[in-house]
Amino acid sequence: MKRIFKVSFLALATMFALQSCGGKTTEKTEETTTTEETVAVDETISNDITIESNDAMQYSTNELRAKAGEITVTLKHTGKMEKTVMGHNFVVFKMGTDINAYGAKAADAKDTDYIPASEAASVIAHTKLIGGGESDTITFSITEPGTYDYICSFPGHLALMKGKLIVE
Ligand SMILES: [Cu+2]
Repeated sequence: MKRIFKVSFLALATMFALQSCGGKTTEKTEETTTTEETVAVDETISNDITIESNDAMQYSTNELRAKAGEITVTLKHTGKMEKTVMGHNFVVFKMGTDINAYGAKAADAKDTDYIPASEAASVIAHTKLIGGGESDTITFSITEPGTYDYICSFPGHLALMKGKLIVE
C-alpha cells in the first residue's frame, strides 16, 4: 500500500514539474527522492513466535526475529501426513554450528526422533517431532544478539527446512 502511494506521488510530482517549469525538472525530481526516504519499513519482532510446517516439506518462513531474552516458539504442522513419513521439528543452534554436519548425525538418530544425543552441546532448544495436525511449544532463552540457524532434523528436510532466527 505504501509502495503504491509512493509511486503515484512520484509520477504526480514529475508531471507537475514538466507542466509548470520545464527548465527545472531535475530539481523537482531530487525533492521527490528525499520524500521517499521517510517511508518506514515494517519489521515484525516478536518473542512469541508461531511457525508452520506442511506436507510439502516447508516451513512458513525462513526468517524469524526476536529480542534477546525469553523466546517462545510454537511449531504447527498444518498437513495430514504422519510423523513417520513427514515429521517436522524445530531445532535452533548455538552460533557457529555446522548444520549440515548436524543433519548427517541426525539422520542416524531415529530412536531419539532425529535429535542425536552426541550433538546436544550444539543445540539451544528443540521441539518434539510432530506429524500432521499436531503442534509443540518450547520456551528458551537467548541473551546474546546474533543470527541463529534453525532446521528440521527429519532426514532430508534440511535441504528446504532451514532458516535464521535473528536476535536483536
Ligand atoms: Cu521436517
